[in-house]
Amino acid sequence: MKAISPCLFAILAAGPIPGAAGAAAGQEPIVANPERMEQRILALSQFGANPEGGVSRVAFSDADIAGRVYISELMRAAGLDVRIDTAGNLIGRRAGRDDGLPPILIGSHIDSVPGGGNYDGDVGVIGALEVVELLNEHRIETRHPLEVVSFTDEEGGLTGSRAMVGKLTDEAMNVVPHSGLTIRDGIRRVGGDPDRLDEAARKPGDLAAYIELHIEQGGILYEEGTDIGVVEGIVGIRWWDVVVEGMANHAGTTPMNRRSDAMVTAAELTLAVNRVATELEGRQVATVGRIQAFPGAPNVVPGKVTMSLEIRDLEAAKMQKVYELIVAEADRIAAARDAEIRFEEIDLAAEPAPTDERMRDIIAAAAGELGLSYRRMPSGAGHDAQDLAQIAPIGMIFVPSVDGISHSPREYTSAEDMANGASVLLHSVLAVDGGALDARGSH
Ligand code: HGY
Ligand code: MN
Ligand code: MN
Repeated sequence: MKAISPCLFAILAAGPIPGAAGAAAGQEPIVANPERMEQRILALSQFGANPEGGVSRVAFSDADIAGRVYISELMRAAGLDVRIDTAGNLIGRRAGRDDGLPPILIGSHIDSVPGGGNYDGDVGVIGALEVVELLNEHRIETRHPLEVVSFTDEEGGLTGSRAMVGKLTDEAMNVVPHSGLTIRDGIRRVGGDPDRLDEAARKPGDLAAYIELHIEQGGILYEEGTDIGVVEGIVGIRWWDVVVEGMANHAGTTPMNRRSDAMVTAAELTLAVNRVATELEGRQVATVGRIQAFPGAPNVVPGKVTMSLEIRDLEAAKMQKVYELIVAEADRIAAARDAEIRFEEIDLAAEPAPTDERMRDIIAAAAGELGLSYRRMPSGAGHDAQDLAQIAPIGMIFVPSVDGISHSPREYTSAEDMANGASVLLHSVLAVDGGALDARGSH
């Protein structure tokens, strides 16, 4: 933290913030408690701890359920009214002075990828709880109700946020994410009800805003020494199951020139995916992250391979172009290798989503007034916020990831950086509560 301006509230809210009287001009702004946040992150990291120091807390697992219990206890201890919606989202509500107003939603997720770290998503949930603790400690009553959310199964395809915008389809619920359960069974396992999913859906106007604090997961802030990222937009994500069919045969008796080895075809396709995404101008990315050969024995030429394909970009048209170029490469490779390659898109695509421009200004102003350095930037990672953008103004606050490492046990963000992010989140919430979105013109 650098110099602190005393006039944060007046500037942010374009007028006095109802309920924030305790922080009137002349007093230092309220800031988050780094020790409390770090202690909670460490406590959460015990659920699903892996030997490498991170967590494997995939959604719907026992570890996920234990982590959710821990978060719900923190919510209750902070005086929140806790419930699980029918999509399994864990929600804690703090009443506002005018309970007829739509709530301001803050939070993120606590599920992880297999072999994940202790900060992705977790910082947003612990940061949202920190906002509640600070409001309680300073006896600040907001005008709007405030809801803290820990979304269901973010890493398996933005499941909880997709349901919250009413777009989680029946077909998508049959997908089996990292846990090995279908999303449908997983939702049931964490206390939701997939048969009444519509009750979890909210409409445009139901939320005043959604603001998510998250680690950057890339190295820009860390390398520059910048405290805060003001997210301008979140990439779209599309996933496919790719099936490569060759011909299984004896690995000892089939001469090299008489094989249709599905693994070799898949390897060539993997290289082509990488080449297509690299050679096009722009920041698009494409990844084969999972591959399996069948029947999967050392002495059998693989007859079939299944693999994943993921494509991301800030523009939907660019993602489509990358896909079409990859399919053209696949057709060429399949013909040359006497194989067949099929692409089956998974019904879990996430749209690219710009953040709300007014929210960017609000977050930047909060960071500036707290004496924190900031920069505007895109997000290459997917977030629940991109679904929420369909029904509410969204904002995202990034804090630095050491060495830009994420989806790894080596993921790390310092206590001070987490607290900086939570402080910016608090003051962004207060600004929205004070009417800053209205003051800044329409969406
Ligand atoms: O995969 C993602 O981008 C995110 O971390 N869920
Ligand atoms: Mn992630
Ligand atoms: Mn995340």
